[in-house]
Order: sequence, then C-alpha cells, then structure tokens
Amino acid sequence: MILLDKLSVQIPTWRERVKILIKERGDTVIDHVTIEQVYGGMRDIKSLVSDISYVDPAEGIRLRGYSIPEVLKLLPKPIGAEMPYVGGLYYLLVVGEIPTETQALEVEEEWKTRSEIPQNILDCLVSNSPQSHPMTLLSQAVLGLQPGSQFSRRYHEGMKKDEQWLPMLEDSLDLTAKLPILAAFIYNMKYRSGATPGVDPNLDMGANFAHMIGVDDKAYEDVSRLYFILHSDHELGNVSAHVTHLVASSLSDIYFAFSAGLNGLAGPLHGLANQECLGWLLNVHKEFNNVPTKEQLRQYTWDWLNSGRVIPGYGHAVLRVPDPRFTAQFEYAQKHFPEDEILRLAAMVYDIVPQVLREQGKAKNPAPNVDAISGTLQYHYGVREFDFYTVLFGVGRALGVTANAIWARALCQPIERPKSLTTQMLEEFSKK
Ligand code: NMX
Ligand code: MLT
Repeated sequence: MILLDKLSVQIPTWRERVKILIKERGDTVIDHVTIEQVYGGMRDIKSLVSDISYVDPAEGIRLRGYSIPEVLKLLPKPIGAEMPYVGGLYYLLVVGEIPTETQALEVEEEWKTRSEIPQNILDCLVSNSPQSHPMTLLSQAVLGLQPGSQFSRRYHEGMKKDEQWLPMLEDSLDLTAKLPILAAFIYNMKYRSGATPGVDPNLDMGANFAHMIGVDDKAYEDVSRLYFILHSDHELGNVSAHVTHLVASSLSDIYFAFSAGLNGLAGPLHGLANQECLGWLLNVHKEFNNVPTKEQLRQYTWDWLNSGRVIPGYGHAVLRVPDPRFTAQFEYAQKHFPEDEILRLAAMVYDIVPQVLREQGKAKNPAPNVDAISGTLQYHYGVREFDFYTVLFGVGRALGVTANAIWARALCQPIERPKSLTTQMLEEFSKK
C-alpha cells in the first residue's frame, strides 16, 4: 500500500533527525511564558510539534509547506473538475509530497476497500432521539467503530513501541474511509428519511459524498472536495486537533481520540461556528426581509455585540488576516453564483463586520475565518440543514488529525502532561 511504503522509508530518517535534535540541542530555549498566557488559554505558547501544517498569523495555513492556492493548484484533479482529489490531499498530509494522479487515486481506492460500516453502528444511530444533534451522532458513530481498532488489538497482544504507527495507519485509513459514509447516513437519516445510496466505485471521495446525500451536481462535487481539503488541518493547537492528539497520547486508539476531538469541534467558538454563522446571516436576511442596507447591517452588528454575543465566523486565536480558507471559498462562490442573495449578504458582512469589530476594539483579529462563508456555499447547493455543517467540518478535520496521529506514533511521542500551578505560586513568581 502506497502510504505504508512511503512511510516505511521516511520514518527511520525522521526518527534519527529528532533524536539528534533532542540530544544535541535539547536545552535550546524557544519561548518564554507569561502569567497572561497561562490564564489566557495558553495563547501562542510554543509547546507542540507538527510537521503536517503551520499557521502563520500574517499569511494563514500552509499544509506541508504549501499555501491554500498552491494546494488547490498542484494537487491532481479528476477530469473536468475544478477541485483536487481529497485522496491526493491525504497523501500530501501523510507523506509530505505532492502526489501524482496515480498516487492520489491509490489513496482513493484504498478508502473504497475500507468503506463498509458495521450494521450495529447504523442501528445505533437510528435508535437516537430525533433531537440529537448531528455532531452527537457522528461522535457516537466514531466510538462505535472502536471495537474494530487494530491499534487497540495489537497493543493488548503486545507490540513494540516503534511498530505502533503501523496499526495507527491502518485505523486512520479505516476511519477516514468510513467517515464520509457515516456523515451521509446521518444526513439522510435526519433530513431525507431514508437509506443512504451506496458508495459508487466510479466516483472519488468528494463526488461520492455529494452522490450519497443526493446532491448530484458537478459543482457540488467540487464544493465537497474543496470543503474537505480546506478543513483538514490548522496546525496542532486548535481544539479538535489538540484534543485528538492529547487523548491519543495516552495510547488510546484513533476512535477514542477523534471522537473526543469531534466533541471539541462541536463547540460554538470552534467548528459549530459554521452553523451559527449561516444562522446569523439568515436571521439578518429575515429581519430586513432582504439584504439590508450597509447602515442597517452596521446597526444590527452593534446591537448584537452590545447584547454580549460574538459575531460567528469572525476573529481567530492565531490568524491576524482574513483566513485564506475563507478567501478560497469566497472566490469560488463569487465565480459560480455571484447573484445569490445570501452570498451578497455575506459579502456585505465581510465589508461591515470587520469595521465594527475594529471600532469596538476588543477582537484581536476582526477578519473572517473559515466559518464565515462555508455555510453560504452549502446553502446555495441545497444543503440547507445547517446543524449538519459541523459534521462536514469533522469529516475534513479527520484527515489532518489522523496524519498527525500516525506521525506522533512514528516518532514515539510521549503521553502529554503539561504542568499546572496555583494562583498563589503565580503571585509569588510575579514578585520575583
Ligand atoms: N465577535 C465579538 N467579539 C469577539 C469576536 C467576535 N467575532 N472575536 C473575538 N471577540 C472578543 C472576545 O470574545 C474577547 O472578548 P472579552 O475580552 O470580552 O472576553 C476579545 O474579543 C478578545 O478575544 P481575541 O483574543 O481576539 O480572541 P480569542 O483568541 O480569545 O478567541 C475566537 C478566538 C475565534 C474564539 C473568537 O474570535 C470568537 O469567538 N469568534 C467567533 C466564533 C468563531 O467564529 N469561531 C470559529 C473559529 C474558527 N474555527 O472554526 O474554529
Ligand atoms: C481551525 O481550523 O481549527 C480553526 O481555525 C481554529 C484554530 O485554528 O484555532
């Protein structure tokens, strides 16, 4: 299998590289930490390593060193498609090289062989309350896959530490193969009262997802590919990636770890902001019975802020410029459906909200993040049940966190355990 072959060659060299770095330069100081940071959600403290992606505050994400425009340009695409194979993106994240079309297709084919979902998991999903949020269902379904973990089985049989990445790779391929199908099942069960069309062996992952939820539209196939690629990774400190990494560091398998990561993604300050954001846009539209004037929108935004709430889709813990993942989706929408009313509203929000946030002077970054626009694309193509949007984020995020998890095992990273202090200790530190 292509990823296994590539990793088997790369891992010994990386292990040696890290070993030498720690041995010869392990005492190098890379940061200092303030009391404000300790109380402030550990913002900017450099304490994690990931070679899968890096977020530059002034530029945005680079996946394996490639910017979003480069990723979208360089990855191989299906014939006639505007957006690349998701399998190619996974190859890039795991291996660190832009794949050929054959290599991208090998990942896509590998996923097809692993796509079957045990019936008991589907039965369990069906037995949920109709009120269950789709993220509750997805997280539960991922946990339902846990008994199939090869990592867990091999660990309990007895496995050497330096072999642990092998079953982590197997589990990661299984999980990323099954997730789009689970997501489609949840969508069809909740909103289309019916069975999920099976995986079409002639379609790639993005197109298959569109097919499975009944949106047989070439443009939506591209939107799906774009969506999963853009949401895949955002370095290691964001809640969903960090939680997954933290849980897996105790040698929990990827099902335990990613289910926990999904629970973090379900928070409104993180992935759930995409459903909140579309809800916000639709509320504005409803309130003014149309796209409002700029003055009306400005006043609405102030009233919202003055009621103590955040504007979903704006601000970021690391970024200090418009998120390039926002820009990629915004440009796609402007190109394909410039007349759409919700898009026209989102464009006006992009104009007004940063001005208001700047005037208010609280948010360190008044610019839009990935969630400010993603729902507008989904809504345009008919996926209008916006409590489903964070599930889409989760399907994408699995690609990045599993790539990180494979490498964390490959480099035998230890259990994560930062130190906590008491307030009194911090007070004493501050007097020194
Ligand atoms: N609307 C109103 N106030 C905001 C916003 C916003 N969009 N962004 C930040 N602020 C406030 C923030 O609540 C804080 O207020 P206070 O001092 O009263 O606690 C102040 O500005 C300083 O916050 P920052 O340091 O700029 O932001 P922080 O790093 O703490 O949080 C977010 C980052 C993303 C949680 C924050 O910007 C936010 O709540 N945004 C809206 C929710 C959102 O879009 N989340 C999705 C992020 C991307 N994702 O997918 O995960
Ligand atoms: C993400 O994609 O995880 C979000 O932008 C949040 C973050 O990076 O902190």
